[in-house]
Amino acid sequence: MSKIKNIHALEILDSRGTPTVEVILTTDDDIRVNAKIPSGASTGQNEALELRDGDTSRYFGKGVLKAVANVNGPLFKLLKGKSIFDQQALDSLMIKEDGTEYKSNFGANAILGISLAIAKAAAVSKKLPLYKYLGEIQDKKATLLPCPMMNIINGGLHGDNMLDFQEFMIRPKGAKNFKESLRYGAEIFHTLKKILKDKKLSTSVGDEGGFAPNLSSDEESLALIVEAIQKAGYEPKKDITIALDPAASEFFDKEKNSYFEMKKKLANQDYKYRSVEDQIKHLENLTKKFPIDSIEDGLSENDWDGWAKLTKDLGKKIQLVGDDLFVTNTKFLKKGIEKHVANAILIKLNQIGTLTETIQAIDLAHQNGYRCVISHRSAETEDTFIADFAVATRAGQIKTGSLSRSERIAKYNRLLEIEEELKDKAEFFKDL
Ligand code: 2PG
Ligand code: MG
Repeated sequence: MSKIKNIHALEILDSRGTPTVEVILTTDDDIRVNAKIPSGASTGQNEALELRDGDTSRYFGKGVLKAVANVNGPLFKLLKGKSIFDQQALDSLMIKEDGTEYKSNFGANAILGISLAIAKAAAVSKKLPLYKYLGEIQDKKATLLPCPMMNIINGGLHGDNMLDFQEFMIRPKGAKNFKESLRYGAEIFHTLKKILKDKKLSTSVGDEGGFAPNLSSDEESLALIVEAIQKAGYEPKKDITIALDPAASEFFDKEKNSYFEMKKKLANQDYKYRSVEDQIKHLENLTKKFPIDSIEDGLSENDWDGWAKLTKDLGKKIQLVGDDLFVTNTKFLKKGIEKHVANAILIKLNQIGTLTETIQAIDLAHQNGYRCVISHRSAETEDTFIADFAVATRAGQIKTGSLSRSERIAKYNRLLEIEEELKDKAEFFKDL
């Protein structure tokens, strides 16, 4: 029972209107599930390959028909008739058949679609909600609701403005449960909208649903967020802290070993460089001036020495999250653990390309005292897998965008459902 009967992929669109892969999996006992794959903009250079067609006559070369054909052809042939309860074995089989380090043969978008569909089908077959099934296969109690990091101002490659930092997020660490944390976030988001309007600044939103006002500096953005927190009736630091994702790989010049003013450069304006030392000082100064207690990719994926210094200087005081740096890959996380770099890892399933490898990265992180933040991508779909996954892994934190755009809200709404279902068994992450 519950053997794979059919796997069928098709090309669909993500939230940026760019093609992505959907996988529909059916079993011999008539279970039918689907999985839809997200896509990044500020991708790490060591991420597993997202296979795109490169045929410029369609979607500017961004079609995914090759990945779709890989699912429908060789990968289906490989898995037909196999039990959906052998997640690890089936993931390993796909990895082996692909035969490359970065899944460049079949594409991580093809492989991950199948990997997630297998897990969803197994949960349905066992008549368990997805988070419970995902908890079971890891021997974990799937009861810990994550604290959301809500990205209310978008810059960098996600926003058409002059902000170099990509994400300005709020973390309602003072909330007593997930439901309340979301309410804090939404109230601050709406308050911020009013402040922007009053200042005649744009309230249109960026890729992840946060505002993308044309502010001239990252500090100005932080000051507005603090104002919004207070005006909404909350106390910065006590109720709400700020988390940043500068996505600094995007504005690091490897040759010059320096950081630069990216948006000014892109706008053909005069721009300045900042040394590694100065970039670290800049981040430290921001943490002194504003209630920031988490920084992701504050430095580039190519600046391991800088990262070691940053961790030495700030790692005891705040959370330092490696995203581009670790790419959800145990190989890079191991290097980070050895070099005492960062103290947390961002977890994105499509950076590595299978459920099993993602769980391995989380386990390695937890065994070494690193925190985990489960994350969306800047281009998403309505698939809510990561909401269940965040609860099942006991990660304690999730970042899945702002308080607008349904592809973001879908994940928050799913977490509300899970919290409701767990009733008094639901826990909420405290120690931030
Ligand atoms: C990030 C992500 C998600 P992208 O840098 O953390 O917010 O962005 O998906 O574009 O890599
Ligand atoms: Mg990031």
